[in-house]
Amino acid sequence: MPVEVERKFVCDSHILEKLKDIGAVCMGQYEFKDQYFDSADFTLTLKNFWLRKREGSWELKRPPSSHLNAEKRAQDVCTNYREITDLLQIRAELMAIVGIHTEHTLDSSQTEQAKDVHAEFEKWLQDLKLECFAEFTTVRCSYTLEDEGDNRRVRIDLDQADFGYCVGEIEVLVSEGVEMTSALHSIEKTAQKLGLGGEQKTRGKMEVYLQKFRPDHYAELLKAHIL
Ligand code: V4E
Repeated sequence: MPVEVERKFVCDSHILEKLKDIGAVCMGQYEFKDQYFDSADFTLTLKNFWLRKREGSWELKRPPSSHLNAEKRAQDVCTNYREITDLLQIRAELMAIVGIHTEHTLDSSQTEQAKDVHAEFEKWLQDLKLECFAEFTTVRCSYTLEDEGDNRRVRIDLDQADFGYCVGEIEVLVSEGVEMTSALHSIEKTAQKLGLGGEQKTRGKMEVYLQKFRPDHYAELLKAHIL
């Protein structure tokens, strides 16, 4: 299961020049729409679970270990989340989090057809009464940088969200439980090369979106130390 380790940063007007100077290679620009889902009482996000549909594909981001640790990490400059894209796995995670203990299997006659599994998953979500609480479009410029010392690629994304917020991300994908220290090292080295200060956590798109459009939800997440 891949774990995304990332650090967000504020993009200043010299960021493109800096990326060129450190040898980052532009992989292109693309646009995507994200929709995030939760129950009316924020069951998922208050546990730091983020269920997203991006251009038709579902993903659940969840903290790698206990909720206690996740709360602590939410205050750190770097964050790490498990990324789950398998629909059956997402469903199992959601069942555990909302406390459904009954066995509900997908109709086996439909499992052969990926699109039917997809449709049934979405129907199952509707039954769970999960609603879209955030929807926005991002224009992303992606860069890649070779970290020869740690023998891996670091990805740098520059995001411009349609509600007027720009943020950069330095990101490394690792396997759960291993490589975490070296991933943090690669991110730290890249941040230093880009001349970023080490101390302050930068707000993500979601934090800014919720504060602007969903102040009640935002307040609950702040109170629970999720944001
Ligand atoms: C994990 C999370 C959220 C889901 C969105 O995650 P994020 O990486 O910010 O979005 P994006 O568009 O860059 O996704 P990608 O393309 O990398 O898959 S929304 C809030 N969180 C929690 C969170 C947090 N507490 N603190 C920080 C700095 N980031 C995220």
